[in-house]
Amino acid sequence: MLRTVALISLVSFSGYGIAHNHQHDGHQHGAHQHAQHNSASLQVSNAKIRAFLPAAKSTAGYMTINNGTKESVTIVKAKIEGLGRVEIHEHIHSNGMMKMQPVKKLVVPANGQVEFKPGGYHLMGFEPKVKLKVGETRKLTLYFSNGEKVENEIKVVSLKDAFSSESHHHH
Ligand SMILES: [Cu+2]
Repeated sequence: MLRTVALISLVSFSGYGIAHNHQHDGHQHGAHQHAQHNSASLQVSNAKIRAFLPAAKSTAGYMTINNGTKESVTIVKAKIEGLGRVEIHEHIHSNGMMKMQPVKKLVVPANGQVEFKPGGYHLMGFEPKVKLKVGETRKLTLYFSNGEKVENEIKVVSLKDAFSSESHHHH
């Protein structure tokens, strides 16, 4: 605990140092630093993707996205290392049937969150170039309409591991 506190104060101290220098040397780096600060406030947590079942052409992934900024952001694309294609899907009710369809743009509201979960939004992975192995992590990249991207780790899990109440029928 003490060690954590010490580390945080060290980091913020050096941050002050940088800001101080900028005030004196007159360079305009403020906007760049601000952009970095914003992307740090977009957080992906609990990202998981199921390993492909035998003969399956697709698999589903879930995560929670927190937007701690004062502006809404729009996700336009997702990528997972080693997969040829990743889509964002939602479930809709149509004639008493549950169907899923691709989402081109997904808005995460200001100071809000979007949860990807069974029966709701999910990532759909296709075309594995490198087989997904349970227990490993891959790089997940989310692309936003403002040009920002957020990289995160996504964990490969087994069907029975994580989603016992899952009733998700794929393609
Ligand atoms: Cu789907």
